[in-house]
Amino acid sequence: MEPWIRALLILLLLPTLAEARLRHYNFEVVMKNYTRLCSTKAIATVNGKFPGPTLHAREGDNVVVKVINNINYNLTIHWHGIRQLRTGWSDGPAYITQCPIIPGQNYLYNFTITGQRGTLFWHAHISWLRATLHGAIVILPKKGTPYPFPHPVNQKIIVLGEWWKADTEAVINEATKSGMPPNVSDSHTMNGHTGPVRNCSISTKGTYTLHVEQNKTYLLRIINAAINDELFFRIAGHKLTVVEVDASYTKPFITDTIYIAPGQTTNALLKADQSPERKYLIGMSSFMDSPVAVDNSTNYGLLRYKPSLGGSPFVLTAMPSLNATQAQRNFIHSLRSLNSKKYPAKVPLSIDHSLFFTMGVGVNPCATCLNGSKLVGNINNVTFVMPTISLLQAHYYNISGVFTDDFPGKPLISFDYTTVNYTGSLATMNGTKVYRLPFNATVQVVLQDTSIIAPESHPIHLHGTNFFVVGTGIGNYDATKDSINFNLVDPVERNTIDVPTGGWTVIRFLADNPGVWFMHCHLEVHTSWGLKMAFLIENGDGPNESIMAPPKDLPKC
Ligand SMILES: *[C@@H]1O[C@H](CO)[C@@H](O)[C@H](O)[C@H]1NC(C)=O
Ligand SMILES: *[C@@H]1O[C@H](CO)[C@@H](O)[C@H](O)[C@H]1NC(C)=O
Ligand SMILES: *[C@@H]1O[C@H](CO)[C@@H](O)[C@H](O)[C@H]1NC(C)=O
Ligand SMILES: *[C@@H]1O[C@H](CO)[C@@H](O)[C@H](O)[C@H]1NC(C)=O
Ligand SMILES: *[C@@H]1O[C@H](CO)[C@@H](O)[C@H](O)[C@H]1NC(C)=O
Ligand SMILES: *[C@@H]1O[C@H](CO)[C@@H](O)[C@H](O)[C@H]1NC(C)=O
Ligand SMILES: *[C@@H]1O[C@H](CO)[C@@H](O)[C@H](O)[C@H]1NC(C)=O
Ligand SMILES: *[C@@H]1O[C@H](CO)[C@@H](O)[C@H](O)[C@H]1NC(C)=O
Ligand SMILES: *[C@@H]1O[C@H](CO)[C@@H](O)[C@H](O)[C@H]1NC(C)=O
Ligand SMILES: *[C@@H]1O[C@H](CO)[C@@H](O)[C@H](O)[C@H]1NC(C)=O
Ligand SMILES: *[C@@H]1O[C@H](CO)[C@@H](O)[C@H](O)[C@H]1NC(C)=O
Ligand SMILES: *[C@@H]1O[C@H](CO)[C@@H](O)[C@H](O)[C@H]1NC(C)=O
Ligand SMILES: [Cu+2]
Repeated sequence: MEPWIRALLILLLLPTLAEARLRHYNFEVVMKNYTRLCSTKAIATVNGKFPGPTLHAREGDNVVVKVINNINYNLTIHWHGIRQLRTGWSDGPAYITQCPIIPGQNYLYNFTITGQRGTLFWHAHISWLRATLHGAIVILPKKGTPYPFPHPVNQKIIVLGEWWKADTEAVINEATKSGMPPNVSDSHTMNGHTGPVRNCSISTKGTYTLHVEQNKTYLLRIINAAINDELFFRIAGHKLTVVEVDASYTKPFITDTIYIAPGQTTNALLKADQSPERKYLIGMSSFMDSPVAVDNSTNYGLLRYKPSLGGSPFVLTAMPSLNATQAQRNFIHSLRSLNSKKYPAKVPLSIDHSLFFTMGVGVNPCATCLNGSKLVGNINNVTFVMPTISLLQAHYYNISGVFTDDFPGKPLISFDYTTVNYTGSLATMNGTKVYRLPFNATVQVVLQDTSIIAPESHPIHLHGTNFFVVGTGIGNYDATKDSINFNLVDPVERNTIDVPTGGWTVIRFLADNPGVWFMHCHLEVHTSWGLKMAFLIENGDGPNESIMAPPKDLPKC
């Protein structure tokens, strides 16, 4: 072979042979005016964008993001669903793994993407700033590794969210003061679009449009970045094939309705197999099967074929009703891990720590609140009290007095959790409690909704590890009867799962990531109320089984 040909070949092959890459991003957080629903307000953005920029990487890459806080709020960013193996310092939840980046300061998030590929997202993890501070994370498989489904010609990111005309920080502050539920949003958003507004004299962003070419297949990367709304998503006249959730491959299944909770991501193939002479509505609307106020508006986008034909008629779609429990359950029950040779479902089969967590809402006295009381969230009747320095720092540096490790592994009193006739006290306990796990312990957690105040669906998110969803049902969990029906073969693997309204969900995970990992409801209203706790996973004895040393620029409290 001619030397120059060999040199050329090596050059061409280099990218394929190259190991992990370094991906460097600058996220400058700044206020910017945006006009939606015919009114203008300044919102917190990354680099002036809403939704924020997409972070692209490949499995195995080292990602380094310099976050520059140029707004007047304390800030942290969470890389939602990224496992952060031994790099808890880069996870992001304020006062759990780091102190906030105060105005004028920077922090370098530095993590490696290990064993994950698919769609995730990043978002602010302090107060309600994530309302506008969020964006997609797209992780491609390693070079030369194909998708386990037909290769799509193109991908489209669809970020679903909520828009308030008011300042969202004012919304949560008002609710915290009054002890009452916060105002609901004024509209849903699809990639930042709220839909057209009639008679608005100022320029406002209209309808989101998805352009496709006939007979081509697209990979939709759908993200629910909403603050409080669990959502249904549909495209008129088209079926969707779900292939991945929360950056874990699933057995493909065909559906006309996607159910997606805040914190969840879903990849689905869309085949543009309909007539190009029509345009098709894309709908998003809330799911809420409990008497709780929610943004009940429907936002529509448009699917249009290229070349587009003028005057083409609309194909409409009716969204599931607000309380369409069956549509939600059908979707959740259809999800299965791909569980192939290359991507096996490593479900823990024997359990070291068997836990039972109830979750719900209660009422505590509050002298300064509107009715002398306030709504609080809780897990096992403990309302989480935020510390003033991060739990991870307290753990790493052995600082006492920040947290206790006596989080109850089961409710202190057992009762009929889903009865509508609960007559006990509505009060909760307060505490900054963690549940301590030895390195590599296998854990099962029964997540049980309670009907105290009202039964409600809670999308529970765990940081630092994925879990397998081995079972779910309505009513009180019955260990004897319900464990028989567990799926220990190909249960879906994810980072966020719903505890159904008046029901239960059982998850299992391996505690192989040392650190302090937040677990909370991803409805921000419930997190704000204290429906949260943390697992402390101890270091192992092996060489790569300890938390890394904290970075030098870790923000101080
Ligand atoms: C938003 O617009 C208002 C009114 O024009 C202006 O006073 C304000 O400085 C703008 N804010 C930002 C962040 O650009
Ligand atoms: C990121 O962390 C790794 C592992 O600790 C370290 O080797 C690397 O230098 C860090 N990168 C930057 C830009 O600080
Ligand atoms: C919440 O809604 C109430 C009733 O519509 C309104 O009076 C109040 O100003 C709203 N709060 C905020 C922060 O927008
Ligand atoms: C829009 O404005 C026109 C003319 O001012 C008025 O007739 C119509 O009722 C308005 N429509 C809405 C939805 O406000
Ligand atoms: C798409 O496929 C249909 C059915 O096979 C065919 O009639 C049509 O011409 C194709 N469209 C394009 C743009 O290739
Ligand atoms: C939507 O909610 C509003 C109150 O926020 C209520 O007035 C309206 O009736 C609701 N609409 C539907 C269809 O439930
Ligand atoms: C859902 O809501 C509708 C309208 O509010 C009501 O008529 C219906 O009974 C509800 N369905 C269920 C299953 O609760
Ligand atoms: C709740 O109380 C009502 C009225 O006292 C009664 O009819 C109903 O059977 C009770 N339900 C349960 C689940 O105990
Ligand atoms: C929760 O704790 C409070 C305060 O100790 C107590 O009054 C209440 O009965 C407990 N509730 C439950 C359901 O355990
Ligand atoms: C929990 O804190 C609230 C104030 O936020 C207080 O009113 C309540 O008495 C506390 N509960 C217990 C059991 O200490
Ligand atoms: C951790 O657990 C996994 C699965 O149970 C096992 O394969 C591995 O050897 C364990 N590692 C250590 C260090 O105990
Ligand atoms: C911002 O964070 C700093 C450091 O933790 C803290 O001292 C300060 O009180 C925070 N400010 C607000 C408004 O929460
Ligand atoms: Cu919740």
